[in-house]
Amino acid sequence: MGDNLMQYQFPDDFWWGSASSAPQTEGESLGGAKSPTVWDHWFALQPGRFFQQVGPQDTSTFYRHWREDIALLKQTGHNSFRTSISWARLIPDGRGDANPQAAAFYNQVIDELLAQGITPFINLFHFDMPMAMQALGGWENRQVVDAYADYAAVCFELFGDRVRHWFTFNEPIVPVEGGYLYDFHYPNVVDFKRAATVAYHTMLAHASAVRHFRKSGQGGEIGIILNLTPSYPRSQHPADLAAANHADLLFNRSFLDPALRGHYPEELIALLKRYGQLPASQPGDDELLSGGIVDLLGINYYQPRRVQCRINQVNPDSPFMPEWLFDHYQMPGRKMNPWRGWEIYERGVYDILTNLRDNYHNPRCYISENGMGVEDELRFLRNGSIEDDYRIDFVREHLIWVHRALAEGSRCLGYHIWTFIDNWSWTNAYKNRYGLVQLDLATQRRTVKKSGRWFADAARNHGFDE
Ligand code: BGP
Repeated sequence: MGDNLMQYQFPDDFWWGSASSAPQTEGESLGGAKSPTVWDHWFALQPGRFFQQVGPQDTSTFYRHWREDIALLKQTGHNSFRTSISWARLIPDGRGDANPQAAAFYNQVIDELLAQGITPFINLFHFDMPMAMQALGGWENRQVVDAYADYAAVCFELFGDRVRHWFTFNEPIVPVEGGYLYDFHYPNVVDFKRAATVAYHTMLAHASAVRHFRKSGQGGEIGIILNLTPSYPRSQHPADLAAANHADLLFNRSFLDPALRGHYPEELIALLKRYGQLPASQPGDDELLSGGIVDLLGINYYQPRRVQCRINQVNPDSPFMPEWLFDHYQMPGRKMNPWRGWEIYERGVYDILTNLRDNYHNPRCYISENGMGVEDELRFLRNGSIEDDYRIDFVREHLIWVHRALAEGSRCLGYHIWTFIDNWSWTNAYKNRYGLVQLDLATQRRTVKKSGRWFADAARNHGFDE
């Protein structure tokens, strides 16, 4: 730390960086380099579901541009960077040996990151189920849980001598909600019981990978990345409080409790039983889950959840959905990201960190995603570079709340913005851009945005002034 302390000074070893993922950046999707995932499959079936019909092949092609991109990570001040390994690339059939060409690619990336002084954080699954595994039923089939655990073991074996920070899943609830409840991911099922089974099996897969990791004796730590959405009740009326508690149980604690306590909340189990939605378990599951407590929790935070009690009666003959238990509401005067349609509530990050401190034994954690998506961002282009002051404000305001949580004892170890370079984003494709670096998709030209320069300064100084 220099003599000149910043107004918001973070610890010297704080992690500054960004997060990204294989399916959103690598490209070189098919044609022998990688087998199809659910995304390739769904895009081929229904291109109209994707913004401007832009599919998962149209990326920043990290597979070819990795060296240039790592140089840009360096330029934008990163001391750490998260990406994921593509299961469908490393083990094209989902089970069996690693493809040497794919292993060589990930080895090069890891080695180059380390050579540039950037700590690699490696995630094993970012919504990209190999189609070979989905054809077996995806997470509904326990054979896929075993196959995933084997894939994880292959990764630890191949890369564990250099990777010190592993994650089993990114936002495991999103494929559950998207694929099995609200129809925004493949396989477009709407069925709570199946969703609950997928969620449960995902946590068994997580715990199996953790078990392999600990058995392997590799050094380092293993965690999971959860998108946490603090649930704020509309009022202190008991009915609103109960609604917020239900939303919290279903959307936060369903993953947070097994990850940090090694078991599900009794209240959640009772709730699912009451509505006949409890997934089937097998002997040995509880023991497996209890071994899955993480060393490190990644927290993705974008927006809070505003909740009130249900106003209208539900039809008891309709299939059970979470909305039986609560309604959302729009808080008057809330601050919005006008482009992405998400509320901006910076204090939410502090509430998450202090909740973890007070109710979960203050775990080692870090902010693994936080960022601002902007539609049609090219209109903020000035002299060839995007002047994204709104993004700088967004990051700064969130970091100020992180700083306060740290001062009050949180063990938050770092902050990763979503994301490094504008990337392909699921059904939204390039509708909202999030990067510190702007991507011209046609020419593949990269240009650092104003936020990238701001971030580099903050990272190098380990802080910033107001
Ligand atoms: C998170 C995902 C990322 C990224 C981000 C932005 O949920 O982990 O992969 O997509 O959200 O969301 P979106 O692109 O939908 O605006």
